[in-house]
Amino acid sequence: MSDEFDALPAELQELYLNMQDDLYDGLKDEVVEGTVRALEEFGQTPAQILQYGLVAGMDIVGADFRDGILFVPEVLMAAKAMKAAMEVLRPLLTDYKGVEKQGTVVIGTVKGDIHDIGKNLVAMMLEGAGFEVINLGINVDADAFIQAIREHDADILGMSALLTTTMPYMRTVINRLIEEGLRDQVIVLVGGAPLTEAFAEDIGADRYCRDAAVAVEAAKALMQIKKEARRVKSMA
Ligand code: B1M
Repeated sequence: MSDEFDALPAELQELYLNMQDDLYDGLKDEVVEGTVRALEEFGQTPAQILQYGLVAGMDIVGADFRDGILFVPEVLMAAKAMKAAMEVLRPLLTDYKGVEKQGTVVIGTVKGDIHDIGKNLVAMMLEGAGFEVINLGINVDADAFIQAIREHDADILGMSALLTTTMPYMRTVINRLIEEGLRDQVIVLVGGAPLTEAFAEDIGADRYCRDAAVAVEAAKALMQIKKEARRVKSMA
């Protein structure tokens, strides 16, 4: 792994490597136990646990899935284990006490796509940063996105896609926003493993978010610009 990982105490490295193995084997209880130990015994932050334990483990699962070593049922078990561990981290990630409310985000995984681990992580971290998050779940079509944006007067739309076959649907949603006269009102953030900066630009999104931390940074920065534009407009 990385130099940062190598610098961790040997016992903690061992814990993380065991967590990765347990995730690979879909051992939910063990992954949860490892997460709790990393928090309580080693004082690790959720970001460290995600980076060195959970996401690192899921990367190995993804590589073996791609190479035909693992199949859907095993990957599903790993996903369940990861989701259970994320529930342990949820209260820490979503705790926004003392943080000023930043704005409202509608987020979902686009139509045809059922991957939701990364999107849920983004949703939790946005909540923790002070955003109100309306999480529409998976397989979300343009109508549902539009309806939720109107209902909640959303400032930001976040879309996730993990498949090369579903990422083009993001363009469909953005085109619908334009047709409905909503495009200028919402900041559009997109993310998911197959996406690129160039793709995001091509479909007319405001920002490509490589990971959850980048999504939070982008949401905060673009919200500041939006608030400033509103302020200037109200003064004119
Ligand atoms: Co799927 N799957 N899968 N899968 N799966 C991938 C995506 C794949 C890359 C695996 C591979 O071949 N290596 C491959 C896609 C190939 C491609 O299109 N290029 C693939 C495939 C092919 C499939 C099926 C078609 C398999 C089949 O049925 N034959 C099928 C599709 C089902 C469907 O959606 N219609 C399928 C099914 C599944 C499971 C159900 C078994 C399971 C999903 C369970 C679940 O999510 N509840 C699953 C999983 C787990 C994966 C891998 C292994 C892991 C994904 C994951 O959770 N990563 C994945 C391999 C991989 O990505 N390396 C794979 C961890 C997560 C934290 O990262 O989601 O990237 P990620 O999110 C990051 C960033 O991308 C970003 O921030 C997140 C956090 O840092 N981000 C956003 C994500 N969304 C964002 C939204 C934002 C901002 C940032 O909005 C503002």
